[in-house]
Amino acid sequence: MAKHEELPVPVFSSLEPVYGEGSLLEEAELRFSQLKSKFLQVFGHPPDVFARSPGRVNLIGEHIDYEGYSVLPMAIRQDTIVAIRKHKEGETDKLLTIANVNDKYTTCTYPADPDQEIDLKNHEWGHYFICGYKGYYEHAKSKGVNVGVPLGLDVLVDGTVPTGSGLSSSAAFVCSSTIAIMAAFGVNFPKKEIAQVTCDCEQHIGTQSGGMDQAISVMAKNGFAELIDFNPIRATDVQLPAGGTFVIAHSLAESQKAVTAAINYNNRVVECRLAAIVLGIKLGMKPQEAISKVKTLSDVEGLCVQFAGGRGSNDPGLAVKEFLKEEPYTAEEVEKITETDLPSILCDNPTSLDVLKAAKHFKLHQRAAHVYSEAERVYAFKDAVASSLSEEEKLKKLGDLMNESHYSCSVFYECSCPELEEVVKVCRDSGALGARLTGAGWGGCAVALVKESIVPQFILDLKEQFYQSRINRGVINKNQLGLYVFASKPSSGAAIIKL
Ligand code: NG1
Ligand code: MG
Repeated sequence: MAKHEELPVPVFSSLEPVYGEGSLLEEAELRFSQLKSKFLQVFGHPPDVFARSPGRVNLIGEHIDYEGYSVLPMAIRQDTIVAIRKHKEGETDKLLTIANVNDKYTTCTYPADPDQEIDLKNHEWGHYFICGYKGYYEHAKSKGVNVGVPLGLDVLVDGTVPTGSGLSSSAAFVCSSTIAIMAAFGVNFPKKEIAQVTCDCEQHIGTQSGGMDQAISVMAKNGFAELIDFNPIRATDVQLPAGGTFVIAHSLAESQKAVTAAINYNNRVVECRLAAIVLGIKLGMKPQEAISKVKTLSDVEGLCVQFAGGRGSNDPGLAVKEFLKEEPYTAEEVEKITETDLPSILCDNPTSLDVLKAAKHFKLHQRAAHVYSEAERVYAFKDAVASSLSEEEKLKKLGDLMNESHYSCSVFYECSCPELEEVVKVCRDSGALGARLTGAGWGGCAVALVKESIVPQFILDLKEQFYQSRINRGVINKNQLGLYVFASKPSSGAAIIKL
């Protein structure tokens, strides 16, 4: 049997295989029928096909996907649905018209040109669709698909993944867009290829992101979390212990990753790259060799482990302690070690140069310490799930690992914020076995592991201790609470739907 990731995106002619039965299905039926009528109303034609792709919650393994390390997310039920119609040859209007069911997002139009550049200085929500559009063409051409002349596309989007919340609304949108375009053009590819294409093409938005979000959105399986490996992308089912539930709680601080990339997300990618190069040099590589060969901390893990071996250990973190000082590095200090100026080292990506302009210094020790220890925790999490420990002991171990992950994100990676710290603390005080920020951080959601039996009380406690004061202050409306705090089961991945 072909491996799950070798299979193409499934095509369904009804909604049950995607949404199961019950209230979720009823909700989905309503959404799809409203989407269809709105499409007809806006464009004067029905859509050809729909694609949906879910958001995700990362259980453990934060800010390590772009360093080449495995992560462990699960898909959530919230998703993005893209309804699409390809213009017929002869229709004169060669435009991509991207509308949204939510009036907050005004309609965007772009030329039907796969080579267009995205204007990074003026962020627009429609840019995520263009990422998928460019990704589709790049991949289709590389696979020898005859893509023909570009045609106009009518597109209507309906997303339920809260934005700026660390639940990957962006990847849900990029993946559903890419898959909808594929379906409109009548092609399909193996899921692992789509995961790679969507990971690469989302970078057109200006973040040097890893591939976790797209991989889980495309490859998720109902009922399982997935261990995602990179280079090449692969997904392994992880059956979570019964008796534990993951509760997602929004900190109500919005993280605008695409806008703050130069000081937050891309800054960390650059710091990791510099940390890896410096480690490579300290461990014996010639500066020029390190600069050209070393891109990520996983590239020098072997050297670090070899060093640790001399001290009877296999922990790459020992090399970090030995060779990277705790005080932040200035640009000049790194340039002295690498014998090269930083813009030349980082010239392969213009967004890295934006990082250099904004950065005062580089915390190489802290970032590398986080990455190596977080990578270990992912395997410890997976091993605990598969171990012969009792359910009770397993849940405790997973909770501990989540708490350690949060500490490392907060103290070493500095991607938390006061609101996230508060919601994580409230989760723990309300009986969570473990709680941590999830996704990129700097706002967005926390995820807590909670015993199934106490979930309703846990959510009530959170409401009282975290959300009530914010409802009183008008930050959120009390009827919307369910959007900000909810229990989540692992749901299914991307699908093409022809109704
Ligand atoms: P968010 O901000 O939650 O979409 C981002 C990256 C991931 C990963 C996490 C941190 C994108 C699309 N996703 O997730 O690849 O690096 O941060 O673990 O940028
Ligand atoms: Mg995102």
